[in-house]
Amino acid sequence: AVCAEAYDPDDESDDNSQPQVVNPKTDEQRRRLQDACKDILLFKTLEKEQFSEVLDAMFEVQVKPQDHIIDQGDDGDNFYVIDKGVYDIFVAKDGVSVCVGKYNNKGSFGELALMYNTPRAATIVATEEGTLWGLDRATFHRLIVKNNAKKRRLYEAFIECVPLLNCLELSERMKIVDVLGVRTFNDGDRIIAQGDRAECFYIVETGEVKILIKTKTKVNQQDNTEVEVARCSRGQYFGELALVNNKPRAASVYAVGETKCLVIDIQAFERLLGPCMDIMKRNISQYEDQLVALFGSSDDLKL
Ligand code: 1OR
Ligand code: 1OR
Repeated sequence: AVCAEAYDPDDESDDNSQPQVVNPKTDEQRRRLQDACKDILLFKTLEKEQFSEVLDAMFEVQVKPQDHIIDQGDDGDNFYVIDKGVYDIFVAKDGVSVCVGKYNNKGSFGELALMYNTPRAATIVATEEGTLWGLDRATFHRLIVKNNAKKRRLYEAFIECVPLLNCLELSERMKIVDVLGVRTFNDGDRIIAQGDRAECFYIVETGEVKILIKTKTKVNQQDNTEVEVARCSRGQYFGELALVNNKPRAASVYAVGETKCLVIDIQAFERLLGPCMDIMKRNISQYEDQLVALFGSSDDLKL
């Protein structure tokens, strides 16, 4: 059979010549590595085989308090996944270094310089002893950057019709595609638990989610009764409230039937969704009105 695949300039399939990097690991290291990588969004859209090549290539890095893992302005060498430890994020503003966030024992960083061939955009400093998994630039390019061309093809059309993201430039929307992960849920799965610390933002791609609230302020209602307050379907978003307000999750969110969501982490949310903030804040003020209408108070949702 003749395979007539369309020509794609992003797809440089000819760099298969690059050697595969393998850093041998003990069983114990492999277990920790698997655990650290299971929720890394950039790995979520890889094929099984590519993912296992990524794991093979990763190497363990021990860090001490005050170690600078990355310095803003440097060239990119590695991408890092956190095994353990707390890491502060500093960004220089007018020559002054400001702490703009932190990673707490999970997550990953250092993808931007490798993806876009730019200087490091932030400084990352360990605040305590910790362990990281590094992935070298060449392997990151061969597997992750290559996979991004496929992601753009898969998600460009969908992202174009997410109303919230209309306020962004096309290039900004594509940067969201570059860092997003995909998660699928079965009917009834809890995606967000009220009261939890927030790490991600979600957009429904297929299926539906329902949003339930337990109120603490309604006296004649048992504390453990959840009330459905809203649903979201294709193109709609949820999980922004806790990120915008820097508060625990205000509601629980469950999948209704099989559901697929696009997911971005809090750092990417803050970095890329600034221009959409007004729209999100306007919608949040409507939650408050609804809460008063439903429960007679908005104390659960102090904005
Ligand atoms: P990198 O390769 O540029 C620094 O090296 C890494 O810090 C970067 O990749 C990201 O993985 C991570 N702006 C830019 N980079 C950030 C940010 C960030 N946060 C984490 N990184 N902002 C802070 C968002 C909480 C925006 C600041 C204006
Ligand atoms: P989050 O990060 O707090 C739960 O995690 C998410 O549910 C929340 O962000 C919103 O994205 C979403 N009140 C609170 N959260 C809501 C509401 C809501 N609707 C959706 N979410 N209300 C419903 C308004 C129609 C007000 C409660 C009656």
